[in-house]
Amino acid sequence: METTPARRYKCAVVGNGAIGKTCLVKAMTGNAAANLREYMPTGRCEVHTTTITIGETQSTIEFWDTPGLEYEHFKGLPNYIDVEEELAKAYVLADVVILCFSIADPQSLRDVKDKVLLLNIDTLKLDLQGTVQWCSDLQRHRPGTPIVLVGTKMHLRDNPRMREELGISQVPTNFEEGRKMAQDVGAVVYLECSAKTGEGVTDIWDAVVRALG
Ligand SMILES: Nc1nc2c(ncn2[C@@H]2O[C@H](COP(=O)(O)OP(=O)(O)OP(=O)(O)O)[C@@H](O)[C@H]2O)c(=O)[nH]1
Ligand SMILES: [Mg+2]
Repeated sequence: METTPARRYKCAVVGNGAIGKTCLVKAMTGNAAANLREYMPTGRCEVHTTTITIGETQSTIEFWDTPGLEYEHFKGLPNYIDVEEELAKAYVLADVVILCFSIADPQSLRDVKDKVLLLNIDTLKLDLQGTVQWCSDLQRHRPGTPIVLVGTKMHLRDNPRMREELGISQVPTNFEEGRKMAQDVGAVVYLECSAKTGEGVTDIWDAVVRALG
């Protein structure tokens, strides 16, 4: 019987800061205990590698966990990180993108469109030294990278303390708003999860496998 050779896939995980990207990646790669730690913003892209079964073939998948915080105001300081450049590294040659927002942070849903804009500008290319160059033709090479839109921290939706923190002018994102955003940005699916309880994490795996298959 003919067997398909194993492949190496790349999955970029992007979205605003502090919305739970790193916790989700850790939950997906079997390191859920790490979710109990204090918040530590991700600096540069972190790559977590694990195996994935597509059909009958076991392949490798790299999750590119990106920084979400805007470091604009640190420009010029030694630890300055150009977030757009880090995102560009993650996007380049991504086979699938997990685009996250937090259900408990309505602004992070609004910002989803900016991240998609950056993905779709598709003007990113790494030169031989690995630094990012902006060029105009990546879209032609990698059109339509599938996006899985994920609302994180779903268990906080009905949490009274969180609702208090949001104040009266804001409410947590509901399922329909997430689904509508998925439609607006051309995502293949909208899913919700909680890295804390583990709810929904398997469905994200399944969606990633379907997007790659
Ligand atoms: N209650 C709750 N907290 C969560 C959940 N997922 C993540 N957190 C918390 O949210 C904070 C931010 O989580 P991270 O995964 O580090 O967020 P991030 O999006 O990777 O942030 P950056 O690296 O700065 O972009 C941490 O304190 C986590 O413990 C969740 O499902 N529920
Ligand atoms: Mg992080």
